[in-house]
Amino acid sequence: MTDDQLKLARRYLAQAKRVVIFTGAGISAESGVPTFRGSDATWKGMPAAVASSLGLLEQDLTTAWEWFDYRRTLLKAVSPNAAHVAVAQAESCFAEFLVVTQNVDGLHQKAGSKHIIELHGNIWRGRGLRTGKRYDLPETPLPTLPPRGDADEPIRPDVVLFGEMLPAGAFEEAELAAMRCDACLVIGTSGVVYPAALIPLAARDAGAAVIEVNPEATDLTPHVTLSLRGRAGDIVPQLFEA
Ligand code: BV8
Repeated sequence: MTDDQLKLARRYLAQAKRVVIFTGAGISAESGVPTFRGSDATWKGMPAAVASSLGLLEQDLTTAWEWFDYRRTLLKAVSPNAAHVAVAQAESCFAEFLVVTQNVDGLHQKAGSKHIIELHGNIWRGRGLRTGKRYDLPETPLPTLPPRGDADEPIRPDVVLFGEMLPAGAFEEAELAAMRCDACLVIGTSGVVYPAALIPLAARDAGAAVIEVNPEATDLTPHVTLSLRGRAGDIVPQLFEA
């Protein structure tokens, strides 16, 4: 990232009243959370997208839970990093500020962010397979897999699996906010998962300044206003310094 790029990004944010922050696994990388497409994105020889698929859950709920409880155990030991904290602290500086995350790790909440849409759910919650009732599942490792709820009903992770629709209303609310925002900050996502990747494009189509933060170019890079090369933990705090 050059100084000129930093100045320009800061100006876009300083002029903005309504801001959307769109995040992916990369914002949690510096907290020690493996990304989906990083080198360590397989489990028991299975690509993460297979371990996180509706197909596996329907075939073998226990194995699906072993994958998610393995990640929960990892996540238990990590904390939000400087990028999560900078986003949380910036919230009160704008008339409208919304975090739209693809992450299920809960680190934005842990950093203090209040207005969040979790497009792909949350790994610390479960949902009754029969009733759809939601359960908070803070402890890990879980004593039994699959965990059980009222009337002993099996519980599944309250996350959106590949091949599943997003939670009702979540995408629509995020898309509306993107279409109304003045600036959209895209942090740590490869932009290959749909329909989530449509959110920054909706902001761009509505005339917002779309600013990408990523050490590498992504599928979104050709479509953004400004692409800043570097790590979220280094760049994001500088963007909101002013
Ligand atoms: C659906 C929860 C309707 C579970 C997740 C259109 C075209 C092609 C495919 C499709 C399409 N429409 C639908 C599909 C299928 C599929 C899809 O998109 N497949 C992709 C892979 C091609 N989409 C779906 O299945 C969606 N549902 O469409 O339903 C339907 C139903 C039936 C049939 C058809 C349609 C549901 C998708 C949601 C799946 N659940 N998560 C879990 O977490 O286990 S997605 C999961 O993967 C994450 O939540 C996240 O969204 C995604 C990973 O992407 P990123 O977060 O971007 O992470 P990634 O590792 O890829 O990249 C990290 C980036 O960070 C990199 O760019 C790296 O350079 C950068 N980085 C690294 N370090 C840093 C950094 N950046 C900054 N700082 C650093 N330090």
